[in-house]
Amino acid sequence: MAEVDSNEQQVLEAFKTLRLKARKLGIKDSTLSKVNSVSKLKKPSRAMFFGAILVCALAIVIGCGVLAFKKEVITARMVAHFIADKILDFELEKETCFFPIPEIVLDIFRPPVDCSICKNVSSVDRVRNISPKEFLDKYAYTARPVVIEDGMSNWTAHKYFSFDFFKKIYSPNSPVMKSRDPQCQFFPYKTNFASLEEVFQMPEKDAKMEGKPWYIGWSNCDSEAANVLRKHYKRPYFLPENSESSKTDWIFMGCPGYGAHLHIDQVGNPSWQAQVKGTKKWTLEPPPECAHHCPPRMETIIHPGEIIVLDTNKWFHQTDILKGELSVTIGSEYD
Ligand SMILES: O=C(O)CCC(=O)C(=O)O
Ligand SMILES: [Fe+2]
Repeated sequence: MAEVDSNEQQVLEAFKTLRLKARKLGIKDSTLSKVNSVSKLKKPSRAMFFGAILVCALAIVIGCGVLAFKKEVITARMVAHFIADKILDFELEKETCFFPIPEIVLDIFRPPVDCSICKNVSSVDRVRNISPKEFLDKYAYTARPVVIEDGMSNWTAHKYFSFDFFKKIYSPNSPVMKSRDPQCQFFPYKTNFASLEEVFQMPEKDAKMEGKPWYIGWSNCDSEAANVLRKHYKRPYFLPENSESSKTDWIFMGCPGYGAHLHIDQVGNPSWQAQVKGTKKWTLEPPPECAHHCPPRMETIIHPGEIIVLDTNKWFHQTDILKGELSVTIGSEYD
């Protein structure tokens, strides 16, 4: 028995070291979990489930105790973040979890936002012809939202990107079609589509905005399709020279009257989104902990050719497609 325990201990230690090494190399848990032997390890048993509940309950008691001892005003978010950070050693905002976590839980566990993001902010700035240096000083990592009006100059995306274009660039066995891979996310919003494959099978009149309205988004995890897409857009000219853009682009597409509900993300980095076609209204709200430092709500309308840069981890955001063309955007995170 003792030998079994020590073997188990060795395996656990080895796994911990492997996970730390993988993290240092930038390999996410989601990638690691695809290794066969790891996916066998992660199957939770009933004992693990109840064990996890017990650990969480204990963590809550200890977390509340420590915060009360430090005489801090306790909010649910503070307790949750304290537990995640100090007790469970779990950087939730940087994790891609083995199991999907509901949005409301993610919101409770997110770290409180530093409200200096609102210093001298009363509306969304609009600039053009901005140098990477000025962008770096003022916007790149300050979470001050900005629209770059000439952000897409020299791109050809507006001539090509459309429902039919996207439908053509993905082969039927492309990983984006089924979105089983965590890198291939699909957002159906208010539609009943289960995958991008189903989106591309919608009736022609819906695709032409003559039938039922729809709005969806997906992350492009198909490298062959990425090569085709990138012929028609470039890394935005204003991004700081040594910042790296994520390899995965995000595409959002859909009809006027639709959009994304008010939410806050946990993706770690700020992002840019280029309005290739159509017009989109963005509504930004500060997180509740910054209500006294920030304007209660800001709106900005993004027209074709413009790029919005936003730290979606710090601002609640909602989008609404305005009357006119089908909205098509492409965007990415940068660090
Ligand atoms: O473009 C949209 O409708 C939503 C985009 C969004 O939520 C994001 O980029 O984080
Ligand atoms: Fe978002």
